[in-house]
Amino acid sequence: MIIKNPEFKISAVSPKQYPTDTLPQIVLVGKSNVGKSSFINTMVNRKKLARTSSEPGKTRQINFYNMDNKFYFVDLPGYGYSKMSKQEQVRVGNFIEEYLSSCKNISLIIFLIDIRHLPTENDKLMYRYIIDSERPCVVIANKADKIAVTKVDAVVTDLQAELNPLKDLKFIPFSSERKIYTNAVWEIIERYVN
Ligand SMILES: Nc1nc2c(ncn2[C@@H]2O[C@H](COP(=O)(O)OP(=O)(O)OP(=O)(O)O)[C@@H](O)[C@H]2O)c(=O)[nH]1
Ligand SMILES: [Mg+2]
Repeated sequence: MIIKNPEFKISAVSPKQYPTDTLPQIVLVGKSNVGKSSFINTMVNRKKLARTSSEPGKTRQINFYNMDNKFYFVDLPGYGYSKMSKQEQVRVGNFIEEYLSSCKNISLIIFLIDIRHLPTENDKLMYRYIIDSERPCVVIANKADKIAVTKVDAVVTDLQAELNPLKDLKFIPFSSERKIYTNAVWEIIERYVN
């Protein structure tokens, strides 16, 4: 799929600000700094559509990006940023949960984890939450450029064994740095937006 005109739609802090149309929503979840905003930019080949930062905690609201009126990419704030005040962490956690539990148009959850590390406790909580929500989900092992190409497949298999021993989710590598795994992700997305 080639998106010709990806557009920022709205930053929401409460459900009444979510778009009211019924376009499918493809939502990025994952810990802070894992690369959710970069993922959106990479998929549409833009540098600055979604704001990214090397400082964790960049995205603080729920940002909706309209993809040629076919679907939205929804960029959630990341969880688990330890430098955020406890109060702010709770606020972010509430945002995420409120969106995931109240939005009727979620067609796919893209769950990003870091290919270099075992899933964190927060990743495991999020995994449970997603499984219990019974929503379609694909797990993306991001920052694949940080490990040797020859090890990528084995590491992804190990991460799946750790997080999803039943192997009922799809796990794929990704790298915003290398941009070589985008086709595989588009193939999955296409199944959820038509
Ligand atoms: N090497 C490498 N760096 C990446 C990759 N994806 C993102 N980054 C870097 O990781 C940092 C965080 O990226 P963001 O896209 O802002 O992460 P985020 O998940 O949106 O973070 P929050 O908004 O804080 O939740 C930035 O410095 C990115 O350049 C990747 O695939 N490889
Ligand atoms: Mg972000």
